[in-house]
Amino acid sequence: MAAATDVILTTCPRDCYDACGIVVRIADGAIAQVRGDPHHPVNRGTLCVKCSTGYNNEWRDPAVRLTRPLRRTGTKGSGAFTPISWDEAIATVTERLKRIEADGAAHTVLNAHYSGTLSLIAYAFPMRFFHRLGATEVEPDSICNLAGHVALAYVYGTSVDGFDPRTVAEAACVVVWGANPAASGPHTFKHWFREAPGAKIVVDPLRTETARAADLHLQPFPGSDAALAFALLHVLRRDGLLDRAFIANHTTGWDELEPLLDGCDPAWGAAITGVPAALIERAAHLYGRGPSLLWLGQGLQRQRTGGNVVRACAVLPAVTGNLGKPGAGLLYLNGFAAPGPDEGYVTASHLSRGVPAISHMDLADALADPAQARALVCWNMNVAASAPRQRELRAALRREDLFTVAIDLFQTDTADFADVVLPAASFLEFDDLVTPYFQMMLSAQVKATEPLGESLPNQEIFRRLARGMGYAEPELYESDEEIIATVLRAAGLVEDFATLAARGSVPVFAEPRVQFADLAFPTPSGRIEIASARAERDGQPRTPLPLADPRPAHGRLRLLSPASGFTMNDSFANVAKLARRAGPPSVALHPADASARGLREGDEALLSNDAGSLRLRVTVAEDVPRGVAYSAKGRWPKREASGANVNVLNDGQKTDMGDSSSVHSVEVVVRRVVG
Ligand SMILES: Nc1nc2c(c(=O)[nH]1)N[C@H]1C(S)=C(S)[C@@H](COP(=O)(O)OP(=O)(O)OC[C@H]3O[C@@H](n4cnc5c(=O)[nH]c(N)nc54)[C@H](O)[C@@H]3O)O[C@H]1N2
Ligand SMILES: Nc1nc2c(c(=O)[nH]1)N[C@H]1C(S)=C(S)[C@@H](COP(=O)(O)OP(=O)(O)OC[C@H]3O[C@@H](n4cnc5c(=O)[nH]c(N)nc54)[C@H](O)[C@@H]3O)O[C@H]1N2
Ligand code: SF4
Ligand SMILES: [Mo]
Repeated sequence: MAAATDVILTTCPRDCYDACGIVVRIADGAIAQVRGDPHHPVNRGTLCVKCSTGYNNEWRDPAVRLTRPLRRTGTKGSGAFTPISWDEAIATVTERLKRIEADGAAHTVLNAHYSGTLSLIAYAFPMRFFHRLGATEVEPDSICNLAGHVALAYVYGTSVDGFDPRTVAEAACVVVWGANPAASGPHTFKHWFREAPGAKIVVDPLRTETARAADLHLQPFPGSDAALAFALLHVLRRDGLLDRAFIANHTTGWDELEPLLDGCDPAWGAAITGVPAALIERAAHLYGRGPSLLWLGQGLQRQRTGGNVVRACAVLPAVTGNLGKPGAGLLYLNGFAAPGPDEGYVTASHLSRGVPAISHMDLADALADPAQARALVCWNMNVAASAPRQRELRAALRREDLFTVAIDLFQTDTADFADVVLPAASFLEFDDLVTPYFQMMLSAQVKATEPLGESLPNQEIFRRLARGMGYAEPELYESDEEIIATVLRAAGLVEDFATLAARGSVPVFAEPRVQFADLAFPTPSGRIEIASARAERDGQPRTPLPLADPRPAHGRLRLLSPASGFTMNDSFANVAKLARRAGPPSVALHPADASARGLREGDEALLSNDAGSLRLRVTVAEDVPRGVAYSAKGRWPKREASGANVNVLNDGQKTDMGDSSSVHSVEVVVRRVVG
């Protein structure tokens, strides 16, 4: 803790492309203000509206934060709790877990966690406890981006070694496909995308703010992107824009895919995707001439065949030689690219008992079944707001014989269903490391103040739980200082934490790094696998296919519920000023779809399907294409008049790869509410 100074540099650890630099001003030993670091290359002095509001209000407000452990006194979901001591809380939780363990049923403890904070230790260290216990992990990425990870691993052998965003200076063309950084990474949008010197192409069914800032906006119908990629490949081949030498030297399986292109001309592409043929041609020419960067967003793959979509898109750089040179490459997410300690060090994966994980798409069913779930520990996550099948999930969380522990900063919907609620400290209250997933940097999270009330960092909570269980493994008690020192030593970027804290962030590479500069790919063949034997063994087609998901039938609409600029997933939904600015829950419809249903701006509409129903205020907007409805994610069910959010409509259908979320493929009937 940099106690002697009155200004502390730290980093925002939210699940955000930006990972902004933060300046905390301390006066009289207390935080006076949290604001953007003017010297940070990503955010250049500002924070987004969420964090500049939340971090200066509710996140530091003891009347809003959880400050003490709580034990449930009312019925599940009622939100009636009484404060208890940490000792009593740890004893209550560990007595119950020990009983389950003694029955040989540790696998019936479900561990649901995700991205409440992405700081390294608070995100990963608790896994040491769950590995030792032998709990069942609810695979975190299965609610977000697993289809894309699986798809890219087939083609490139990795999904976390993306282009260095700084190489944008040398790119003649930048394609943002199925991401909306104007909401999901606002400084990346403002500075990286808007200031990019090359031509900008955005591929998104919605006319987002990102799309409005592009030179070319392609609006495929949701779930039709693989067909669009094939139409682009058709044009690239027809017009001599393939790099045949690169294909011959660095890829396998092009001969299997190439014949599929014959039927994929722009007219076919236009008919199947809705993107005019002329736009397909222009985009192919801009991209193919290159050098081009291709950013594949996470929204792109939340479709029933999202894995096939990402595989198809990933062929584009491979056949145009848009790899291994400055200004070229593709990005899904960037992992920590510096040489670090062994993967699995922070989670102590060697302690794992090998219990298979389950998908978030199966969580509601698992929780409803006493044979699968005797306990749920939910931390860094608010499943009652973010997970699919909200109705069934909430019913399952009411099970009297399910023992639920929620760990959070706030009394969320999930916490309302808990037997024991444990208060987590915020990122302003402990040291940690942040490894951004867009820019290649290593950043410090620096303690600026003591934890609020009796709250504790996740890692300390799990050390206490390990002690309560009577576990002996030293990994379960390793201190933050030791972990930080081990990681920094292995990374070799700075001398120690104090040095990093003084600088805020350091680049992993001094100069912009050329992605795949050695043109060696971590696939079985060492080449880019356009056709994949591994995929085939997993029951997938050998190559990506020119498919589009079927259009909705019977007057239904495809419902997209991506990121909103006012919330971070479901975080900040309880920040009063932001909630006022976000307004009532709404759905945006194309004017033709609205009028076909007798709906006008401001009307109430009922959205329904087999999963559930939800009343929303209608806005009418040309930004939404015909056949599509848009309603942003990120609201707390308990703050809504209906007691539900958009996930009550999410039926939890799995993607073709990774058993992951296909939330953007949900279909709904939209009707006018009369009276
Ligand atoms: N309809 C719809 N649903 C979606 C999506 C969508 O696009 N549409 N997107 C999905 C995606 S991509 C994701 S990643 C998930 C995210 O879903 P969640 O992970 O549930 O959402 P978050 O709001 O990121 O974080 C959850 C909680 O972590 C808490 N938290 C913050 N910091 C800490 C900490 O240090 N310790 C602890 N213990 N808790 C902390 C926050 O207060 C918050 O309540 O939602 C998914 N749900
Ligand atoms: N403010 C804010 N920032 C966030 C988040 C947040 O909730 N709020 N969430 C964080 C998290 S957890 C994640 S995973 C990322 C997600 O951020 P992004 O990667 O940007 O993904 P999404 O917001 O889900 O969706 C992005 C776009 O994909 C489009 N899309 C949906 N279906 C399709 C399709 O079939 N084809 C194409 N081409 N596009 C499609 C949507 O219309 C949307 O505009 O953002 C992170 N940043
Ligand atoms: S949520 Fe994203 S944009 Fe907002 S301050 Fe944090 S890192 Fe920056
Ligand atoms: Mo996510």
